Amino acid sequence: AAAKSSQYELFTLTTWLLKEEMKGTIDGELATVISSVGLACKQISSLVNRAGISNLTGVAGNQNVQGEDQKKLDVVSNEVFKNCLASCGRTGVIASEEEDQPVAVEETYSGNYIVVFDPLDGSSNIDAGISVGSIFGIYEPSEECPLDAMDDPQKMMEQCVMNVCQPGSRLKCAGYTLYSSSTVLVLTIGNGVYGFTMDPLIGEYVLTHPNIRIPEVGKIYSFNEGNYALWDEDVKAYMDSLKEPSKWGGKPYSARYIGSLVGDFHRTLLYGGIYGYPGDKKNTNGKLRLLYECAPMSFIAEQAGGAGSTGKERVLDVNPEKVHQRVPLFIGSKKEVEYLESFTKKQ
Ligand code: AHM
Ligand code: MG
Repeated sequence: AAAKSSQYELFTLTTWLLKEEMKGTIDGELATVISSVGLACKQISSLVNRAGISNLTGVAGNQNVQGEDQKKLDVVSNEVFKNCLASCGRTGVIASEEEDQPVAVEETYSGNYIVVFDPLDGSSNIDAGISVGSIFGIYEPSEECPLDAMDDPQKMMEQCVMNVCQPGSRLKCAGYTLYSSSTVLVLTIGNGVYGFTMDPLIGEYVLTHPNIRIPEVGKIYSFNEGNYALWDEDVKAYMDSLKEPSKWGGKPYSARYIGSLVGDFHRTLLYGGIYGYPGDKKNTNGKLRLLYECAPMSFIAEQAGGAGSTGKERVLDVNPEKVHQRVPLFIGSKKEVEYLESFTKKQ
C-alpha cells in the first residue's frame, strides 16, 4: 500500500530526481550526474563556510588560462567538482573555468554526459564572507562528434572541445548553487525551475521553491556602473533612462550589485529586474563566459519565464567558437530585457 504522507515527509533533491526519472523527463544517467553535482556543492558549501578557519582564504599563487589570479578556494572547488563528476561514472568530458582545456574523464569511469562548470564564481568576495556560488550546465554528447580517439591525445582534445562547444539551446540541464545565508541549489531540466535549500542538520537539499517564475518586470537593476564611461553609447542611454522616474510614473529603480553573478542572478530571479554585464571599450565582449556562466543562467531565466540576451541576440542561440569565450549578458525579467534590447538592437 502507498505510504501515507506525514509531518516527517521530506521532498528532497533525491526524491525529485526519482520522480522526474519515473515521469521520463530524465534518464537515470542524468539523474546520477545531477546528484554528483549536488554532492560537489555540499562539499564546497562546507569549505566556503569554514574558509576563514581552515586557512583557505587568499590567493593560490597562480593564474588560470584567462590570466586571473586563482584563489585557494577556486583551486580546491575545481578539484571537488572534478572528483565528484569523474567518480559518478556518467560523465565523459568536463570543462571548467579553472581548466585550460576540456578534460576527458578516465575511460574506466567514463559515461556520456558533458558537464561545463564554474566551480566557484565570484571568488573575489570570499575573504569578506560575501555570497559566492557554483554554476553548471550539462549536455549530451554532440551528435556530430563521437568521443573515440582515446589513444591520440591531440585528436582527443579536439573531440572534447567540439563536444563542449555546443549552443546553450542544447543544454539538458543547468543550475547553480548559491552559498549565502543559506545554501540554495536552483536547477532546470527544461520543465520549469526548481529551488532546493540545504538543511544543514540533515545534509539534504529540500525542495523549497517549486516552479520559480520570474516577475515580468522589476524595479531593480544590477550593473557594475563603475564601468559606465567605458560602455557603448546605447548602453549608457539605456542606463540614463532607468534613472528617469517620469518614464515609470514615479519611483525610480533600485541599484543592487554584489559582484557575484550567482547572488545577483538569484535575487533577480526571485524579485525581478535585470542583471547586466555589457561589453565595453576595453573588453568588447564583457567579462562573463558563455559556456559556464551566460548559457546556463540564460536557460534558467527562460525556463522561469524571463530572458537572457547579449543585447543583439538570444544567449542560447550563440554558437560557441571557443571554450572560454565571453559574451555581453543582459538577463532577468522578460520586459526589462526587451526594454534594454530596444536600445542595443537599434542601429
Ligand atoms: P569570476 O568567475 O572570476 O569570479 O568572475 C565572475 C564574476 C561574476 O560573479 C560577477 O558578476 C562579475 O565577475 C563581477 O565583475 P566586476 O568585478 O567586474 O563587476
Ligand atoms: Mg566565474
